[in-house]
Amino acid sequence: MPSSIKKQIETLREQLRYHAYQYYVLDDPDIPDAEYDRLYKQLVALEEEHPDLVTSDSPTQRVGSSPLTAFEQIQHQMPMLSLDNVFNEEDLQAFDQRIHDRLNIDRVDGDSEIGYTAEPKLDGLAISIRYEDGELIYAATRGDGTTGENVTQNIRTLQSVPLRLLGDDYPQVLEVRGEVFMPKAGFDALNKKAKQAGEKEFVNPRNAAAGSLRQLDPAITATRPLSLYCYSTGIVEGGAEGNGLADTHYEILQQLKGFGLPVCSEIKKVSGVKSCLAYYEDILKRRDELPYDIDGIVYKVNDIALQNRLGFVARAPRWAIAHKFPAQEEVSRVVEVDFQVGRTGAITPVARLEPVFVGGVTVSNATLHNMDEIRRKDIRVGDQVIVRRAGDVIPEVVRVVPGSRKKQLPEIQMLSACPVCGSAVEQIEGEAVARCTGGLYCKAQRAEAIKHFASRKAMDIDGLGDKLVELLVEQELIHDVADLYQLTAEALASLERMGEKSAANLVAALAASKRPKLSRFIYALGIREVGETTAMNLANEFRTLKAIQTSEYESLLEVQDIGPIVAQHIVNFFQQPHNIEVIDKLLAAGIEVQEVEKRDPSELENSDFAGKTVVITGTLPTFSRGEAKDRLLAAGAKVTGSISVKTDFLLAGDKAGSKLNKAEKLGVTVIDEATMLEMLG
Ligand code: 5U1
Repeated sequence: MPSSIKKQIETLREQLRYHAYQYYVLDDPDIPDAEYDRLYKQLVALEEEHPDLVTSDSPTQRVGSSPLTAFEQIQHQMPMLSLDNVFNEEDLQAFDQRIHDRLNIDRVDGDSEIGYTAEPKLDGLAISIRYEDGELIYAATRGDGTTGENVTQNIRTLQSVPLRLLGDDYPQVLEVRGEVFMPKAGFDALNKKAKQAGEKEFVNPRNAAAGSLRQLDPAITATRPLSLYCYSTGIVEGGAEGNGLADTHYEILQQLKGFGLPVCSEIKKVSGVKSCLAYYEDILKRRDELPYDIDGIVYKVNDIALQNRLGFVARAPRWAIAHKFPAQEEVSRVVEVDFQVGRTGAITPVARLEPVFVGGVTVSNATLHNMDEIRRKDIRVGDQVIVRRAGDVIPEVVRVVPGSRKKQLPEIQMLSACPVCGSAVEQIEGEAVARCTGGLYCKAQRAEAIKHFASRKAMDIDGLGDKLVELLVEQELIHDVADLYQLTAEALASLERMGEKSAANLVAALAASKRPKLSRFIYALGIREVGETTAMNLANEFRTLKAIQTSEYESLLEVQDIGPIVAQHIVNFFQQPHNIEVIDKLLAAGIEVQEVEKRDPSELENSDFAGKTVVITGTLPTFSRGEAKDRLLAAGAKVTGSISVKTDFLLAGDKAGSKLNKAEKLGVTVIDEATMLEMLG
């Protein structure tokens, strides 16, 4: 066999390893996927022609073996440790103090000087992977820390795990430890597929990762979107000078990355407790934006010599600690189910819960979304349930705790009459949501409509909070949004807990809101499915309130982003006599809607943003995101919330996070505020 074939095969393998490294580890691919596929196919073809040249570390050999009947046990040569936890600053200070005490180091001015690394604590499964002479030999789960399960065949299917290390300066034996996890996007896609196929969905990314890794058939694991981040080493032998690894944890992680192993890019060096806490706060704030689930931060003493002096207690090192985030899921019990009526009459079932501390606050109400969801999750009053509160998202009941229902409980039924006004409840076929048919006769809908009218992105009436609106409606001081402008300081001051000053301030705020932009006014009216963007498009297209009010279905369809359903909602809204009455009352009360100046159509055509899709992320230096959005919409752009191949520009400010990464990956043009202003002219 010509040695040139062997050489060609080896070159292809090296190219594929390099490109996989650029893609999976550095997140910086330098060839298109199609080119990678072409190289891969070329290698497959050559290996098929020359089966004797196939080696187990070839990129084509990820799914090699047939299904197992059981996992073998593997004894860890060096135990896999776990971590002690802290939940607050006080306990973190105590951890840091213990380190000072053990190392005989004084705190300077009561503050810590210890150098730590701070890293996200991924919510997955711990794994140990052994390389010998750069080749992946085996991978084992943590198990009880001493003995784990041999999951080599499954770990080999993870594209981010190198079958052969890069370069040639790695130690002869290198065990790396890390976390196998399922990124959120992969988890969502996997569950979507399971749902479509009528299969059982995974409860969360952690369970999905565990279930995927513990498959006896590696071909199944290969279809699951699993990733790995390495966070430490186990046994290390041979290599240049000592074991060839650096003398700080941070640098060792950089070395691992250099060997082709994936390491989380959020890992930072910090000094002392204060910077640990600043890191914790920063990541906690960005937790929901990160592409993977995390449940806290791990701090590790950075200096390996100090780590060695500190040693271990039981199964946990003295030199590391996990600072846990408030749990996002907790167990509670459904005490009752109530039904809330929204602005558009939508009736939402809400679970009243035994109070539970979750996501950093005490939660006693959680949405059940709609009856379909209740049936799907089979939730009943009396059930023990998992409650989830992630970030600022409304708490929800995720599922019933399996096996917790000890006796038969009746199914929850939708009401036949609105709980607020008694009007009939209707459920249109094909819609998940049931609605009160009372319209503005219904006090709940009225209150919600008024809250929306007063909200920041609508008329922005300062001092008119939700509770006050409910009180005003309840006491029948107002019946519709126009009545707001008839309120006097005296009438307001007579309300419970309303001082004279607040009353006067509210009257002033109402007066100040009397010259709204057309788009804000349209948005404030609360027409179904007319959000800020649609309102802005309507304003730009029709320019006057009268023109929008009298617009016809067909001409509405011509407006950007308006389809048949929204067009019909708009027509219906302006056909209701009571809506026209309220608008007339508002105008009579002195509301002066600012019309949109007539623009030269070529002006929009010439705009760099006309017809372009823009996403905004991060904190901009001078504009709020809302202001930037208004400007972009006015220039003819469409502003959306998530990055896709259809996005033309990402307007990125400080702390741009995952959207910036995604934009860069998809080749979306990233601009800053200054560039936006330049482009707006
Ligand atoms: N990021 C990170 N997660 N994690 C988990 N580092 C880390 N270190 C761990 C564990 C169990 O253990 C160390 C003691 C190596």
